[in-house]
Amino acid sequence: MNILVINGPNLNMLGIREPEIYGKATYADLCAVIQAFAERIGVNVEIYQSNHEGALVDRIQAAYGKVDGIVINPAAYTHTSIALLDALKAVGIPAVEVHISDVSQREEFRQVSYVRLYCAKTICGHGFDGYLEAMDYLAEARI
Ligand code: CA2
Repeated sequence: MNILVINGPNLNMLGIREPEIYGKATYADLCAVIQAFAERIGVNVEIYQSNHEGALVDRIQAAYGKVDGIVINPAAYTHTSIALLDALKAVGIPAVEVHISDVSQREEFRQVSYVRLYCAKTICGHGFDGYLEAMDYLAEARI
């Protein structure tokens, strides 16, 4: 099974500021945790991060016919991007939305999620474990 993990803008800055919200671990730590978990459950994983909406759309489109499941943390684009929602709909790959922080307890503008309208499940506020739970869900579901 091939899983693609997609991370949106500024997630490459994890661990540098706002540790009270996102923790002290870095983006490299997140990638290492995801890779180790993928090996443990026997799936192939590719991790992609971009600060650019169009690049994220391109990566989702490139997954068509090659990837069995997508774990996506669109970061700030969660709250603004119909393009990412449409890209997920276009490829039709099962997807799970993940947020490190509990967006439901944060500012009003973080209460909107466009990709949620497509995703099979949303996991918020579980830190890095949310990514692993999402991978586990996709691997178990094998939709
Ligand atoms: O909780 C999440 O995972 C978010 O997707 C993270 C985004 C935020 O815009 C979403 O509302 C919730 C932010 C990405 C990381 O931003 C940083 C900010 C300061 C320092 C390091 C990273």
